[in-house]
Amino acid sequence: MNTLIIFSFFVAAAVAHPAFQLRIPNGQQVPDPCNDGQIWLAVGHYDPDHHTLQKNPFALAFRTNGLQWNATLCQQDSDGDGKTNGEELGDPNCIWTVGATPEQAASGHPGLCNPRGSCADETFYCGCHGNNCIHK
Ligand SMILES: [Ca+2]
Repeated sequence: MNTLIIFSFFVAAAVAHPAFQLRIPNGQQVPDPCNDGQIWLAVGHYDPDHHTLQKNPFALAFRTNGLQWNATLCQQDSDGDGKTNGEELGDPNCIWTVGATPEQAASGHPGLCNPRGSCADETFYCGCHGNNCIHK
C-alpha cells in the first residue's frame, strides 16, 4: 500500500510539473481547451497527461524568458490566438508575482490555440499522445 502511494506521488509530481505551475498565474487551474471543465496540468506540453519531447509555444517562450513570469512573457501571445498569455492566465495587467492571488481565473490555455480551430496555422490536435501531437 505505501509503495503504491509513494509511486503515485512521484508519477503525479512528474506529470504535473508543480514547480513550473507555481511560477505562472493560475498554473494549476489552466483550462483544457479540448474538454470543457477539465484542467490541463502539464501546461507546457501538448499532451495533458504525459511528458512529451514536444513542448507547446508557451513552454518555449517560458524557457526563453528564463523560466519566469514577468511583463515580457505576460504580454506575449505564445499560441497566436489573439489573447496575451496574461489574459489567458488571469493576469491581464501583468502584475502577478509568485505566490500572489491572480486578478482573475484563467480563461484559456496560453500554449494551445483556443477556442480550438480559431488559429490559421494550428498544428496541434486534441486527443494526441506522446510525441506525435503536431501535424502539418
Ligand atoms: Ca494566446
